[in-house]
Amino acid sequence: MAFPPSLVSHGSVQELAKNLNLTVPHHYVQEHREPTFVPNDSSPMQSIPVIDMNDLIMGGSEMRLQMENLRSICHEWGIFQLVNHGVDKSLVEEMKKRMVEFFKMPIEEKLRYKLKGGEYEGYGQTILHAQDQKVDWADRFYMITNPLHRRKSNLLPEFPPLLRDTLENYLLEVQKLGMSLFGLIGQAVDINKKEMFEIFEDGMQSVRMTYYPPCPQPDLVIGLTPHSDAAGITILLQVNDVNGLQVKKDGIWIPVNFLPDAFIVNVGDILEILSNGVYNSIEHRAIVNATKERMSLAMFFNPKMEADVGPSKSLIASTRNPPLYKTLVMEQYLKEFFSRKLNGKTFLEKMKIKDEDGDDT
Ligand SMILES: O=C(O)CCC(=O)C(=O)O
Repeated sequence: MAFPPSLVSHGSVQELAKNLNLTVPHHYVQEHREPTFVPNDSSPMQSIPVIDMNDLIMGGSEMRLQMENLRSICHEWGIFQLVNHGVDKSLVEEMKKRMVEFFKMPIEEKLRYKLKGGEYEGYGQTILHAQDQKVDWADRFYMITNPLHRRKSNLLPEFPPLLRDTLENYLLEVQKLGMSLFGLIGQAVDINKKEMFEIFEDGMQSVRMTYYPPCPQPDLVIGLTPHSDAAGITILLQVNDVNGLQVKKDGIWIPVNFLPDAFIVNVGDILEILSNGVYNSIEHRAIVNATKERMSLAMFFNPKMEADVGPSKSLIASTRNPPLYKTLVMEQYLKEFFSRKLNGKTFLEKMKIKDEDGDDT
């Protein structure tokens, strides 16, 4: 995929953070970081909802209630913890172990997969779109994993064999889960199941492995810039039991305490568009820790490259509501998304249809 050129990045934060007397360099310092919510007696801390996959797939008379619950969670929160998700625990544990090993490899080894200027796949840091852009306190490895012919031959196929094989198995299992979730999430908002599958079956999928080193001044930096995902859904695994993910709910940043063995599932912009605004993609960010490293593995599920990204045709036909978002072919949608720096939900705003006064329709 040809993307606009990006600027040269600043190297590895993991290497930088090895210096124990470090003063955080200015290009990591975020002057305008919004504060994390501090609970008090009148405003206790909220936690993101939990969904049990067994409840969603059991069928029967309870099914309607479960669908209503799923719909209201995807509308109000756009994120949930998924327990009893069915992905084999030993595979998940193996995946975590291999990912920890990956980031422990010497920098020279990791640089074999280095992100090159103008590309978005590989190992590196925040993709820069301007010389003075702030850089996240994290090293990342991002790559497209599906369709298979889109895989870059120098990335996954060249991984250390144990990591490669485990990741392949993990992707297959999480893919099955992702497709089941699309069926259910579509059903909950009355999108025709066939339409949902035509869009997402064998769709564009990608993964991001992120390593957040400890930072001597954690309040000065950000691990992951606030953004909503361009995806349909994201299935996120916290790899080493150190929390750091935060979500913006009603204008405030609340921390997510991962439940053991849960995945975090979040609604991305494409699902917001497809549901014609019934679902909400959640803005999220990651903060870092003064003493502990943190790692996460995100798997992004998108439509096929040739699919239309726009309000669902079956939903528009059944509700007769006007479409609130434009329609773009997925390939074009991604090009436009990646050509901008991450910035809250600004790209989704661009997809909204405006009236003559420039207001949302
Ligand atoms: O590290 C996390 O918890 C969040 C990761 C994430 O949202 C991403 O990679 O897009």
